[in-house]
Amino acid sequence: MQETGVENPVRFTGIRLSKPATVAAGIPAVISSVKHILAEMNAFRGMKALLELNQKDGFDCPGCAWPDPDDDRSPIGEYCENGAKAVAEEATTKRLLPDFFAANSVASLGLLTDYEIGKMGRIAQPMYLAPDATHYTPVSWQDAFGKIADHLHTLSSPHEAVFYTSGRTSNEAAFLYQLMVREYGTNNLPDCSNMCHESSGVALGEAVGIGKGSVTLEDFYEAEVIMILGQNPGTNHPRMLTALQKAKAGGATIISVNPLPETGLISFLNPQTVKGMLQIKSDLTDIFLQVKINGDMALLKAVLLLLLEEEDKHPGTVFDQAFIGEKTSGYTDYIAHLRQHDFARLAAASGVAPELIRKTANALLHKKKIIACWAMGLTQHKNAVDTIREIVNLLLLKGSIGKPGAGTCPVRGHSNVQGDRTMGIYEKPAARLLNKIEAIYGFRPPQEHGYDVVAAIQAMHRGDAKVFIAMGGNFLSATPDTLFTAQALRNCRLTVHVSTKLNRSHIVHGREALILPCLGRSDKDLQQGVTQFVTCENSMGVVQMSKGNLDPVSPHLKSEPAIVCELAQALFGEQSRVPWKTYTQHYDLIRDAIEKVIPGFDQYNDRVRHPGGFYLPNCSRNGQFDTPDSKAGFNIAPVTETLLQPGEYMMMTIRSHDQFNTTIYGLDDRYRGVHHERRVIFMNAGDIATAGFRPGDIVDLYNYHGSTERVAKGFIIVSYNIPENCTATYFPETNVLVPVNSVADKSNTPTSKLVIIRIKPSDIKK
Ligand SMILES: Nc1nc2c(c(=O)[nH]1)N[C@H]1C(S)=C(S)[C@@H](COP(=O)(O)OP(=O)(O)OC[C@H]3O[C@@H](n4cnc5c(=O)[nH]c(N)nc54)[C@H](O)[C@@H]3O)O[C@H]1N2
Ligand SMILES: Nc1nc2c(c(=O)[nH]1)N[C@H]1C(S)=C(S)[C@@H](COP(=O)(O)OP(=O)(O)OC[C@H]3O[C@@H](n4cnc5c(=O)[nH]c(N)nc54)[C@H](O)[C@@H]3O)O[C@H]1N2
Ligand code: SF4
Ligand SMILES: [Mo]
Repeated sequence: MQETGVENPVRFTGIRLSKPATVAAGIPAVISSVKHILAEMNAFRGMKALLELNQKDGFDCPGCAWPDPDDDRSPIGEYCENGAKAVAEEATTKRLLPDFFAANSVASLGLLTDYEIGKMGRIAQPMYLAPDATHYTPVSWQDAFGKIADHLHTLSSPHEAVFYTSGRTSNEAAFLYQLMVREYGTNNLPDCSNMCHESSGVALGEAVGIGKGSVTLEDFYEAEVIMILGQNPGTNHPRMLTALQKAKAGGATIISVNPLPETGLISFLNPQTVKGMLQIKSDLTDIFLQVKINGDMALLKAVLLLLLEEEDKHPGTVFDQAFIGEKTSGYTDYIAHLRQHDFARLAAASGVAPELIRKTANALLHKKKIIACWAMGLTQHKNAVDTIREIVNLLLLKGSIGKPGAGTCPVRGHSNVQGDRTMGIYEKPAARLLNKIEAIYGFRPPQEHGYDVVAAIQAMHRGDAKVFIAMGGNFLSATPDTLFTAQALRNCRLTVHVSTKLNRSHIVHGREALILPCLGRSDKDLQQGVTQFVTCENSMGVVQMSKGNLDPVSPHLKSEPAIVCELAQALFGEQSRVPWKTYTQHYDLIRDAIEKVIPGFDQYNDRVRHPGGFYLPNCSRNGQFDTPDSKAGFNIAPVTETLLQPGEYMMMTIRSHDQFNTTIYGLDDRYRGVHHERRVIFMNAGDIATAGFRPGDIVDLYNYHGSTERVAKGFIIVSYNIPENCTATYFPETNVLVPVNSVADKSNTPTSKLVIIRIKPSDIKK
């Protein structure tokens, strides 16, 4: 058995429990926002940042990918508590100067928690870790680029290098980055999407011909029913609650499907309205379906079976037969498949009471404007692609795609994760993109597919990939199987991170390592004396400009586009066919290049200057399906039940209210009533008693996938409203338990929402 050390230290911080909150946001959210901002900067800088956040001429929130309203935006606050926390984290005036790295060895930094590491401040200049060195030392930008170029030149094939991207990277930086990587000669472009909405992209691509959602914010206000599956918007997309509140005021019924009664889904106090400030809450969810972990497929089929019964009784009144006939394929086979199921068995497999499933079917029966939203609770399962296709089956039967008030809404995570894909950050690029690059730049990009995240980890572990470069993110902590991944990174000759803040991926490194500090969203970006802006695409396909307004904390920071251009010049010298030097002169020139290569960006520079930006084309939004037969396809897939041995539980790894992925803003999960502690496991009260434990006991968690023993030590049991045999813990602390070789079919996404664990008493004391 291996135990973690610097990869994931075990330390308790002093748990306090309270009752889970019954309403989200409200005044506690405002207080929390102000507290986080003032802990990191003075009030003047804080106000300056918040006043520009999500404004049409300001900067795009570095938090999630939820869209901004197209129309009027509140001049004083178009953001949420988590947007404010994201800004506080990034715009902090604390910084890490060389004396910090001289005083702290890499090994000693590894003993800190993620929370402590994040609170250290912004990285202020490029840092280098020499082979066998114990401390990072300052390095010039020129030397840093030289070292990377030298390593890349000595590889025997470009496929021995991996180029990761996290979803905060702007369109401009992402476009240049993929171009550099392809000019170098590989498609090894894994990104955080591989762990996130990849299953949605695959499912939607197969079913409707485009891997993006179809709805706009306006559709929310017209919808009759909004289903929210496997998503916790109160914490992770807080301004979605405002949209839901408005939808509800317009008469929409809201159905939530989740193993947990998440606070924000249940009710909401909008801090940006007078009513909210007066403590007048909105109840949001009308029907709460508390599924078992991965019970969604059975639940959807049970609902559809009831709808089919009604359609049989009154043909043409429940399903949209005109739409089905004209726009879809596979209906007859799908209906025959559905008929083979038994309602009672499906209900039992879902974990939801039959009466509630009937209530849900009734709510959908005569409705045609249905929106389905989903996130990680669906995408990170073995059968994720099939479950998402089952949602599409439902929408197709109801004719609920490609019309106002209806459609698909995979709610994206990182603020520009969708844009990065649009720009070509993808290990399986379409021939169309590669041909276009060849036509415009005159070099032939590599045609073979590259590594995604899981394949990249395995390649580095085997020694087949030797150089790892990351444009943002925290690869070690975000990926599965922390100890396996740590070994993979340690096997590399060189690991490089373009980062704003210090994280554990700088501490668990290759033989040599570099940290390249970059500007963040909120920072002013000057190139040759001219202020630049970048652009991002939100979850609904709107491309907008983002212009930071704060003075960078150090003169040594470079923008991500500048870093890519300078690295490319060091790498290719005069031989390049790409005008790398020109692109840093003005970002309009990068956007002109994007316009030539990527469809949908006509008159990019003009249109993006229009307040609020522009929508990218989306065939499924207009009821056109870009599939081989131009039809939206039904999908036939089985219900798969997880068989647990006695003493085994399903564990989902989720986010607390005080983190953004691996960035830990604070130690409180206010809505779930857990304060000042992250090392907890949420368990059903009956399960705790049956296992002979008590709430507050300290336990160790084990996973045995593929006959490897994985352990996460030291978790405090919290009794919680969660279905039997289901447990929840926070990521990244339990990523040590997520097996690298347990992935979703077709999308290869780690199955972070269903890890089979055993729970044993721990010898660790509080
Ligand atoms: N504040 C904040 N905002 C964020 C992030 C953050 O970390 N912090 N992360 C960003 C990113 S990158 C992403 S991808 C999104 C993530 O946003 P979410 O997907 O909302 O994030 P998770 O915490 O992973 O929550 C998943 C939800 O699914 C539920 N769930 C788990 N398993 C199942 C299941 O089998 N079935 C169903 N129906 N539900 C299930 C969980 O109870 C939980 O409510 O948020 C983005 N926004
Ligand atoms: N067990 C489990 N694992 C998961 C998940 C889960 O639900 N459960 N969720 C998965 C999901 S959905 C995702 S998206 C991934 C996230 O994976 P990543 O995107 O790799 O991780 P983050 O924690 O978002 O990355 C944070 C780091 O990004 C850097 N950073 C922040 N802003 C910028 C910037 O503007 N530019 C640059 N260059 N760097 C910046 C900072 O150094 C910060 O430390 O994790 C996945 N891992
Ligand atoms: S909902 Fe997301 S994008 Fe909007 S302010 Fe909050 S964190 Fe930022
Ligand atoms: Mo994500």
